[in-house]
Amino acid sequence: MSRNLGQHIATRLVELGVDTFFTVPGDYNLVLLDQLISDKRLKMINCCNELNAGYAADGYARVKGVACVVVTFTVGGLSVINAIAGALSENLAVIVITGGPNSNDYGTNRILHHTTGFADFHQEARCFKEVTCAQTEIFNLDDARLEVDHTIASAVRESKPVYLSICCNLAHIPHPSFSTSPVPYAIAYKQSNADSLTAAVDAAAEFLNKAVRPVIVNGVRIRVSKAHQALVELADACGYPVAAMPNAKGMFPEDHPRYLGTYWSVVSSPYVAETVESSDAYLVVGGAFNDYSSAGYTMLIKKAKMVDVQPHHVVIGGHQTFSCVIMKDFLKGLAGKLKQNATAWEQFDRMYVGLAEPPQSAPGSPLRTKSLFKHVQRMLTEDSAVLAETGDSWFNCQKLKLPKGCLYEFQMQYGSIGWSVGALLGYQAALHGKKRVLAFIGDGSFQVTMQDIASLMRWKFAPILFLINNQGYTIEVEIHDGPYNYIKSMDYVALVKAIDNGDGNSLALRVDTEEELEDAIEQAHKHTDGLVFIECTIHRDDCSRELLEWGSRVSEANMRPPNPQ
Ligand code: TPP
Repeated sequence: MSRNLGQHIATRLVELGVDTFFTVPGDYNLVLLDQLISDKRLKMINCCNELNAGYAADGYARVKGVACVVVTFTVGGLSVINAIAGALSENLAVIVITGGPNSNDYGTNRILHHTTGFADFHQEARCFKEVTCAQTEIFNLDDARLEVDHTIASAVRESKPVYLSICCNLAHIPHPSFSTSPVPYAIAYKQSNADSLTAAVDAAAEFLNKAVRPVIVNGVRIRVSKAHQALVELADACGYPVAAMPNAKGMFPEDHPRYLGTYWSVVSSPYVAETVESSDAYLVVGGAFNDYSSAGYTMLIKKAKMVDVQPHHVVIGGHQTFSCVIMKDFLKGLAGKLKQNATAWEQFDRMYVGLAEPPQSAPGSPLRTKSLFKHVQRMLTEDSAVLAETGDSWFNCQKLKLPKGCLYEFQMQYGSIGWSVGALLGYQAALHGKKRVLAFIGDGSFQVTMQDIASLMRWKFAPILFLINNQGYTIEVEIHDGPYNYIKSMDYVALVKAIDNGDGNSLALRVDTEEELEDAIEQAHKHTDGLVFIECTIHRDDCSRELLEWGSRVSEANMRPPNPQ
């Protein structure tokens, strides 16, 4: 019996390890959804809006490597696009499927609903061109199999989002091309050029073996290269200490004996900037430098001292470039060539003095951010995961010391507020209860996407969501203040209870003091079968030292005067 296009897509998703997809239904995608859910290996999670469905796919892809979000033509497509831009910025393979017009409407001058009112049905695809690495519109079934396979393979191979539009009258029609094969679809991955690889490894070894105090700096692009383990093995082999750039937090084990902490210019962990910047050679693996990760371009890093290892090429000393070199192959090759050198670690260890925990606050005194994160640190175990929303949570969570196995995610390149609510949903769906997720979100960000805590409740996920209510956009206050940084206050606990509506099995608490926080955390530990929401009321100007420092530097960078003409 012939299978249909919808069934074929479902099979491909399952083959890639996808067991859940996210959606907002619309009349253009309903028939496709019928086909997807008829495959019992796929679970559908429908969200309150497309932005959150896209963020959920982002969160899911961070765990599973690939995710899928299904939306409807144009109204859905353009609504999900901001989340997909975020996925692009984080190199996440998110497959966006939109239900498109009836195939007979292409080439006519009909005006369709949910469009901008022009007989141009490619507008949505053009919009996605900017945020996906492949776009395919399926108008006929004869070529559909090859086109679908090619598009999905592009997402996996490039680790980037792709766009697939399926005409609304095609997904359910049997066609012989969709017969299953006993062999799953094979994806051709990139390979290193053997000569380039050898030359790059030899040149890097020569460069680094001459150095007195070499260090390793771990960057975010290690994710797209899947080179986490290769980096650990290299660090073990050479004895160099390892610092993580802020956007790579959680990608290198923080319990490693020579882990330094975060390298983030002036807001680095104690003694880390000094160690990295005074080194005579740094091996930067997967580094992505921007104005935020460099704290307003204030890093004292010189290309002449750097071995810059990118996913597909290596640059040594700022001038020797080796292309067609895959990061993982390079790290493995280098591990066999570097001389042991723990000098930088020994120097760090001699001068290092750890930070003291803040003392217990006086009874009844207002809750401080520093006290909150003291307790959060104590909550973390190997069974935890942390999601940090854009805002002061970036800085407070960055300072957490992650126990072995504790996962960590945030969206630093794109920094779209509200990301963490949807991402939390997708992250939970992918983790299958393996970790207790602690999410940290400011009140400003929460107001963007909060309705999808309904989906967290509906699908019975049990994260602990800390709402940091500092009555406004504090991160922006520290960059540039004005009346626009004040927001409407809300009764967030009442809101969560209203969304729960008696069947969400959630626990919602507000805490104003350290003792109340301790009590709430105790309750959260016991309430393991539903969402725990803890609103922490924090003074408007109570923020991390790092945000103050970073904010003034980013402000300085933003306000550079125009060059004279
Ligand atoms: N719109 C989007 C979609 N993303 C953004 N990053 C911004 C606007 C600009 N922005 C950056 S942070 C921020 C805004 C509006 C405020 C965050 O406030 P909140 O979540 O309360 O965190 P806090 O800074 O108070 O910790």
